[in-house]
Amino acid sequence: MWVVCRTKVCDCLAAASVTLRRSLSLGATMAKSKFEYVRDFEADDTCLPHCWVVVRLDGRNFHRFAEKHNFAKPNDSRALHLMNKCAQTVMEELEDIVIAYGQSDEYSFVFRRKSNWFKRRASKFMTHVTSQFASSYVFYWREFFKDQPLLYPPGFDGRVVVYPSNQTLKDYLSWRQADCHINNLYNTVFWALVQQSGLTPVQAQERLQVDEVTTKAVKLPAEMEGKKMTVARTRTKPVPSHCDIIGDAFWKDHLEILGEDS
Ligand code: DGT
Ligand code: MG
Ligand code: MG
Repeated sequence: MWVVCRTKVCDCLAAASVTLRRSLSLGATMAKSKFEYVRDFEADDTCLPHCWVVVRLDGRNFHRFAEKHNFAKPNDSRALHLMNKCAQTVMEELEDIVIAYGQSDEYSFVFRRKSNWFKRRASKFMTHVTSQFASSYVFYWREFFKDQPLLYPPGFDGRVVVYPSNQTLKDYLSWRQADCHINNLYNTVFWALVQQSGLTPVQAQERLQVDEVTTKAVKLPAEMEGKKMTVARTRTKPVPSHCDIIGDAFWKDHLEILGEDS
């Protein structure tokens, strides 16, 4: 019995080994087929070493998406919190991100300088961040928009920008936050004129054109600065915070984000 079994095992092994040899030789033939040259059409998109890699995503046609899903004007706190949840999820899934900054329908993710994730291929950074974010947006929708069904699948575009120094990275983040302030200021005043002062949207727009210089100099009260959020990684856990990243205080308090280890 034992011998018979043993013979059968040997037969099986011999057969498997023939199959394996065949597949290996077939694999080798395929790898060296005449079609192999098509690989040369793939562009090299390796990000420059030792630079900060930033992926910025932005909602596709969110003007329409916000209208269709009854977003509050100018700032919808459900939408804001959903965006932050998605950013946190991205940071939990993709470990090499040190900080993320978001406003309106966009979010920027900064990968650590020495990240070697997917050999620093820009397309991998961009597609992984954007697809993870988009699937999280749909996955967590109901948690934030309880009575508002998701009417169609939202999309996000993505881009990669590489910054060579801490200063250029900080200037990039400051640019996004300054953009947030300017838009938020305009939108808050615009909707106050429409909703509280009874102006039509065209009248409100005309009034703001006349007063443009004045409104740009005004600072909104803290509670109205609703649409910005930073998610920074403290040790391993991403922590959301609503704070200024243009001034030095944030960076002095979080030296680890731009530190040499990053
Ligand atoms: P795009 O990015 O070229 O595909 O086009 P949009 O429409 O996404 O344009 P974008 O990204 O410049 O502007 C974002 C839009 O999203 C803007 O029209 C206002 C809307 N949005 C974002 N957050 C909110 C919100 O909290 N409330 C409302 N009512 N709208 C919002
Ligand atoms: Mg957009
Ligand atoms: Mg946008």
